[in-house]
Amino acid sequence: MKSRILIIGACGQIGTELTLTLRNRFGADKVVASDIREGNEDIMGEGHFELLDATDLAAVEDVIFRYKVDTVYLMAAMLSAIAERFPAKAWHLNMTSLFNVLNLAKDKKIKKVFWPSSIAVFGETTPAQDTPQLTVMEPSTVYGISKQTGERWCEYYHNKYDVDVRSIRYPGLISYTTEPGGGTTDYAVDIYHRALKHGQYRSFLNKGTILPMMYMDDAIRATIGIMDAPKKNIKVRSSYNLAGVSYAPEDVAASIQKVIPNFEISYEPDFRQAIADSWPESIDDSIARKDWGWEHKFDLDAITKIMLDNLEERYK
Ligand code: AKB
Repeated sequence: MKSRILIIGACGQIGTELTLTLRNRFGADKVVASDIREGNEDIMGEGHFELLDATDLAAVEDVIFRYKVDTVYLMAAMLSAIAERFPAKAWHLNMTSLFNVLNLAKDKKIKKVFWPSSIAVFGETTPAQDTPQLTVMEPSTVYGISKQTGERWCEYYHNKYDVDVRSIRYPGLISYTTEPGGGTTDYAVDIYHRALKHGQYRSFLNKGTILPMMYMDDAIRATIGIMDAPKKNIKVRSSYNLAGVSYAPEDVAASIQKVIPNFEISYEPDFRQAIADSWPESIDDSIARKDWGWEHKFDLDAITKIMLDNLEERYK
């Protein structure tokens, strides 16, 4: 039997769509979805599913052994806003799950690893516009610290043990199938649901808070693109900068108003404002473009159209 792909955290915002895309590409039998909670086959497609705690090394190893897994996408993580409420739990989940997978790769039990990083690795002292690949990184959130630390470990395991680990610094991601959970960029998804349901939205980020964002299809294409690239092309073994579009809450509102003219937005910033203020406004991803041919496709109005078209049914 040929080897399989394991997705850990398959029921989350990225994991769901990644599972479906990989199942469509390689066939249901080749992709094992796993998560700490049950998944929804309607959106991630039918196929193997395992309840799995990413921090439990023996359980992860057992799934890898039983299904003859050679590639792992480790998508389980606690995101920025929720991690501020549960710092120890977030650190444990984000770091232990990574070490489990890196050590299995080091011991040659798997061949290839994808691990997501984030724009949260940057901080207030980072240049906020066109943030370069290599720059000052002083993250001020638990999530950002865990992602920056993770990047260092990925590079270390590659340099020291030749582990083939590949990573992307995701911006805020927009999708309609699964909602994000506990991030600072979540407003940019929620706003579409509220626009259709109530015709208005109270934003927890202030006017003028520009953040890097990306439509999920672009993010999935990037994830598969970096994993498909020849090993020699992957020159950054910490994590690659990745850019889509940058915008503020009022820009999304204006984009929605082109379709729903009466839509209204108001602003009531909460603790997430400080997190957003510490992150860059735009990202220079020229190294990813050069090394493995990355290119984004979706701009804000295209994202708005897809979101409203696909969510409309739900709120009729
Ligand atoms: C979050 O807001 O925490 C995430 C991220 C930018 O990594 N969406």
